[in-house]
Amino acid sequence: MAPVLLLPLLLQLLFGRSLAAYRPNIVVIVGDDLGWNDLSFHGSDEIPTPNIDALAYNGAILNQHYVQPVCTPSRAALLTGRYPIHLGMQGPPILAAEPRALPLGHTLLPEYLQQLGYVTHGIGKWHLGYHRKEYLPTRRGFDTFLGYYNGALSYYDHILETTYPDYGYMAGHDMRRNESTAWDLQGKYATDVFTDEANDIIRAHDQRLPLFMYVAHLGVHAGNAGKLLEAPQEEIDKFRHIADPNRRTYAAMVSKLDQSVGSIVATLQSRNMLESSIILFMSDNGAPTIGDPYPNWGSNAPHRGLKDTLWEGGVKGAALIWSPLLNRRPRVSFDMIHITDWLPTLYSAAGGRPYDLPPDLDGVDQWTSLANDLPSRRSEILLNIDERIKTAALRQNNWKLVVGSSQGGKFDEYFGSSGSASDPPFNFSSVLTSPAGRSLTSHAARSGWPVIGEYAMVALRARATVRCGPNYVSATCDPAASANKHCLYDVQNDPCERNNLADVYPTVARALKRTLVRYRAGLVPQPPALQQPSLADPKRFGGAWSPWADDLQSSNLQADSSTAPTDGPIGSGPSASVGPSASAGPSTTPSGNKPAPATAPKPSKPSTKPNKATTEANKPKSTADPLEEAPPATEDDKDDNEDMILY
Ligand SMILES: *[C@@H]1O[C@H](CO)[C@@H](O)[C@H](O)[C@H]1NC(C)=O
Ligand SMILES: *[C@@H]1O[C@H](CO)[C@@H](O)[C@H](O)[C@H]1NC(C)=O
Ligand SMILES: [Ca+2]
Repeated sequence: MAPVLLLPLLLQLLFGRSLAAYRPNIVVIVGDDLGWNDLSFHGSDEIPTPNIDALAYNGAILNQHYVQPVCTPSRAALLTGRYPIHLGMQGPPILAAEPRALPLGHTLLPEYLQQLGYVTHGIGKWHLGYHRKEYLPTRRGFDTFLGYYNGALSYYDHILETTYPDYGYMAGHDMRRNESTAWDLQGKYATDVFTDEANDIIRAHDQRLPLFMYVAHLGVHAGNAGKLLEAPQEEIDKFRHIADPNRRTYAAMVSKLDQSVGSIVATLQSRNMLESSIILFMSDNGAPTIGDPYPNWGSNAPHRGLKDTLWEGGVKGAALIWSPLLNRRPRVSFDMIHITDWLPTLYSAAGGRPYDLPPDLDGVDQWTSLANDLPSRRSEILLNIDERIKTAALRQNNWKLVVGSSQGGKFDEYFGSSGSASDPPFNFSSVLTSPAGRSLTSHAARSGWPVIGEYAMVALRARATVRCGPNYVSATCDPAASANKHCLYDVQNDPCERNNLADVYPTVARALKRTLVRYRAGLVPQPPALQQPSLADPKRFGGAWSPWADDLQSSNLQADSSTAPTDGPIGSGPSASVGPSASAGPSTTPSGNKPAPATAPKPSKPSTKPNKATTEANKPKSTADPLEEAPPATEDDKDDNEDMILY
């Protein structure tokens, strides 16, 4: 018996360590609705974030990092490597009683990493659907999960409240360990809940195996009406220089998030795991400075727009990456990266072979570029197309085209604090003495990297601070005026989107529009909006938001709530009684084999990679303005003949 039993052990002893050595630990930390200007490395003194800054100043600050305008699509893009238009998820976030989820049939980032031998942990926000158990994070690549299924909750009681016009008020608890409700955590500040879990996981981690930890914080999303913003009072008291009480509480929430990052870095260091780690930090979308129902008083200054818009304030998400595997650091990177790039990039960093990934991913493997400071492999990013509200935006080289406007244009202006003269001047030594700063300094000293001092930090901060540039076009652009009205910006030189150049460079505008029309052809339409409050009501599940549609025939998704009453904890058995995966609306693409390629409808042929044809279209090769004159008949011009109508 001995040899048989010993063989795996022997193999692990022989190869386990070397495996872990070249498969780095990967820690992805996501702040929710965190504004650009709310991280002090971007130049504002108002809210010091010394721990996040320490990572930034020792790693690569990613100042051209694009995300989706709201939570669910951003997370779908992160975990699938696909543009939300290819998932039918380009629209609003998933509501609590909505039978909609990230379609099955896509292999998610944690599943790919599991294939490479990673232990995977999901912490915090899911927000990719839970009406059936097959959509839960524990069934989609996470070995363990501690967190919540919906988009937000109150920070201490972990309750999500919602009101449906035809049904009324509902409230439920939303915090789970794996698939069981974690009532015992009630009363504990959510940011601390997730920080403690992350630290426990690191402390208990078997270092022979590589670790993937996705820490999707609630901070700094707003909670429920009446207590939108919550933070410990002693934290709030540190921000007396901020006059607005809401902004002051928000600052304390950001500070708690910063401390969480510091604590996680310090715990990694305490187990000597930094040496083989990649730490990625990002915001999932711009801050909703104002608006309903979840304003948080965050700031995307000096950018235009906010969460749920396609302006830079909504989609240029604060981000940074730190790792000893980055050969050129510290630095501020202005290379274009999209949130879909992380799946192939981290897979590649983990030693996965890029050709094992589906060839039609929208994400691009940026690992070599990131590690060696080579140019981005992207010159184009589809920022979104929402066929319902008729908005779209595309980034191509230095250009950005914005079509249509969300919310009737009321978020098309400039919002949020730029800091003020009464803020205490930023204290760079607080970066060095923060838990993250101390850990990174001691790590650098031991591994021969230079320790980043104050002068270097001042220079990096200046480089990472966005300056608006001149405002030289007097005519403003109102993309809300009509669905196909567009505005064109040179965001490289005009990051604040003040100078609409659509009339100055009509050929460029047309080329970008043509690319959008191509993407539009491959769009998977959003499923019809469906809500089932009477079925999803937490009252039916012992007071917790829980999967409610497992026992329903898919044709009965709107069945009377008196059929199928379930109660008690959510079953944690290996397999839920999943009905025939016919159609719970759009969200049920049959799952098929685990590593199977995506089964969602494929776009006919939008360009998803740096696009030669359209890039060339930017060059002044054509003398005639295609708006004025019918262009010669080429492939590209078929779109022109369809008159470039997006909707
Ligand atoms: C969650 O599930 C994993 C894998 O089955 C298990 O190892 C872990 O103990 C579970 N955690 C809890 C708190 O039940
Ligand atoms: C700056 O931060 C350091 C370390 O936290 C602290 O000792 C020092 O008092 C601070 N300086 C000022 C002027 O607040
Ligand atoms: Ca968000």
